[in-house]
Amino acid sequence: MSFEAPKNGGALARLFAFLTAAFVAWSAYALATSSLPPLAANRGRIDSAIALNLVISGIVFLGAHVALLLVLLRRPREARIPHENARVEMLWTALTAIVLVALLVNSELDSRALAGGSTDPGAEPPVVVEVVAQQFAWNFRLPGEDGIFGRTDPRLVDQAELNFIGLDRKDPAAEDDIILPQGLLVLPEGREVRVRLRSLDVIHSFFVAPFRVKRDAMPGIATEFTFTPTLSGRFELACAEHCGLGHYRMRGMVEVVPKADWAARLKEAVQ
Ligand SMILES: [Cu+2]
Repeated sequence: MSFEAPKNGGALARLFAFLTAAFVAWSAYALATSSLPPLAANRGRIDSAIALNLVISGIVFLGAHVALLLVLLRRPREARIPHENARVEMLWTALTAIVLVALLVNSELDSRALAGGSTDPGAEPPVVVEVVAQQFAWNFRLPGEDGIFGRTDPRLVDQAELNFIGLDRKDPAAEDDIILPQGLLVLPEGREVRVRLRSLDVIHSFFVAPFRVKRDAMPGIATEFTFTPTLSGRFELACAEHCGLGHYRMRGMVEVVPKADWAARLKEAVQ
């Protein structure tokens, strides 16, 4: 049995061109009609990084398809593929490397800028909040007026006593700690927030899309990151790591209120 080459290579090329055009049109439509949730924190760099990656991969996608199309149109019958062309191979390897390295450097600069927090000497001190993930809920704690978190010990965790994070109530620093109700975090608008993220059991992930924040919570490690909410409102917090059978209900709410209302809203939430 012999395979017959298509009589008309041009038809194949036209089909290919049509499919490429349809895909490009669909991508453009999807890009134009769907978008990220409106930005509600000082992390616009994430959006620019996503846009940059999309544009560059879009150009590469189009370029590769146009090149393929040209080959199809020019050589409709016979497959005269050159076996080696060191120049071309060097060129595309170098170009790919340059683009990828540039993207990597750019994302490294972004993550450094985002990790650094505010450098404004006149800025108010950040709001420090401890976020403790557990199967399947979020716990939030503020250090209170003394600015010091009370001691915690995993052996003191007691679900019945509602001591989810194992706070040592005998520690004087623990006295004024503010423990928010599970699943509700209240933050002031326009002030830097420094999150200290922990997990009591497995790996969870703190994900608030409007803040462009997604961080893994690792058992045994406390990680820190900062962001500044720039809009008042209620924003959904989801666990972005499949952490067990109850993962789907590991949902929380971040409520951002104007600075002046923050203390009152905190008090109300704790009651
Ligand atoms: Cu989880």
